[in-house]
Amino acid sequence: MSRTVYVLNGPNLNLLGKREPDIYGHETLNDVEADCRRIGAQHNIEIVFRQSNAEHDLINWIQEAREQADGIAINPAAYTHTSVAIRDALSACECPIIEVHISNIHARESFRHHSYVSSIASGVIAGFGTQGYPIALERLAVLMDQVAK
Ligand code: CA2
Repeated sequence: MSRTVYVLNGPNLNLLGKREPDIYGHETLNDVEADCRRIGAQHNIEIVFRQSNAEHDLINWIQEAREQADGIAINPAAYTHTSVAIRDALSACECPIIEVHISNIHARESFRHHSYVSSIASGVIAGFGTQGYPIALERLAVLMDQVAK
């Protein structure tokens, strides 16, 4: 059975691997996308992989995912800590949602400790580097199997 997962990325994640490697590592967003597609292929999951610096793009893609996706992995980046609108859009989705952060947001500045998304997510991954993305997909594969049963 083929399933679709939207992997959504928020502002400045297009800079991944190009700046601040001490915090975010050396992998680029293209590398992360390739990792996601490799894991997706192993589980017969079609990956829709997107990044935007604009909040409204992310909201529109979440609404698209609500209609078309069986799971969502999202790194809302700085909008994690600010956006009620992204939380509301995710709340309207019935599929499992995994929140991903490359860095351990709880070991950083206090303004990064609160997430508007965590309490409506099935799970949260933080501090695993870019490895968090394939881990999120592995977990979504399990959760989507449970929904299908
Ligand atoms: O750790 C994460 O994945 C974050 O979601 C990344 C966000 C940050 O605002 C969150 O608190 C935690 C920032 C993404 C910016 O990514 C950059 C990557 C390379 C260079 C500069 C920024």
